[in-house]
Amino acid sequence: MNDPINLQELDREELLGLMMDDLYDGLRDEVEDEVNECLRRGMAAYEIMTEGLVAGMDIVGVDFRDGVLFVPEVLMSAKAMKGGMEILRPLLINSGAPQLGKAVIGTVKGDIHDIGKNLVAMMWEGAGIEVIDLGINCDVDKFFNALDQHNPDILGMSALLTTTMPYMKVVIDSMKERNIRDKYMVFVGGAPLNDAFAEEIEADVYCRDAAIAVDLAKKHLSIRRSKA
Ligand code: B1M
Repeated sequence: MNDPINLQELDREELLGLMMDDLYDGLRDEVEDEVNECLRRGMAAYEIMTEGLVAGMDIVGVDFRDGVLFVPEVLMSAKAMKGGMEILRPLLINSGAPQLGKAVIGTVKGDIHDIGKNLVAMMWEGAGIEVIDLGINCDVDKFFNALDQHNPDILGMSALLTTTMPYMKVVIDSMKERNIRDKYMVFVGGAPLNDAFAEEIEADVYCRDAAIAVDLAKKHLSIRRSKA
């Protein structure tokens, strides 16, 4: 049997590397211990998120694509990732930033990927945006009910599948039909999207990652405030 690893003896790169390996292997408890050890060393939550958890999930994605990993294993990795994210969540959302606006966000119909959407939601909250998170598999009615109920500045949609990203256009076209398109800024994101797709479906903003989603939300909310 191998000796247990003493996390405190590892240097930064070894610790992040171990976190990526354990995320790959779906070892939630171990990933949580490594996140806590990073925090104990004073690393920033966003740094741990991107250089440990997201980097680990990128490797999972490659091996999933190549048929090395299958859904049950990827689910374990996703659970390990969520364990780490839950520890970082309070640090990402409690920044004390002044309230900038409100957003409704959800993963579109047919799609159950929520890790990236959750990360965007946390970071928006940390930037002072009140977030109503509708979860996964959101259809037009679910989005519209939330828009009516919460009257946000931003409607955010996430999609991770090439088969579900066209549903964003269904939502935007339905907004036009109901004459409510211009009431909201539509932000879209997810791995298969790009600027050209966002332009084609007439979304207002495409965000490549969560950090960009924060920068662009701040920018567009301040423009919206100054116009109002
Ligand atoms: Co899925 N899956 N998956 N999967 N999965 C992908 C997306 C895939 C690319 C894997 C691959 O083949 N390499 C592939 C899609 C291929 C395609 O469409 N071209 C794929 C597939 C095929 C599938 C299934 C169909 C597999 C099957 O059943 N045979 C199935 C579909 C289920 C469904 O949705 N109906 C499926 C299932 C799953 C799991 C359930 C096992 C699990 C999801 C668990 C969960 O989310 N709770 C899973 C996972 C984990 C992945 C990968 C490996 C990782 C996704 C992830 O969480 N990344 C993924 C591979 C990959 O993307 N490289 C893959 C980490 C996350 C932080 O990044 O989500 O990109 P991401 O979010 C980023 C940005 O995109 C952006 O900011 C985030 C943070 O920086 N962003 C936004 C995202 N949303 C945003 C919204 C915004 C702004 C920015 O504003 C509103």
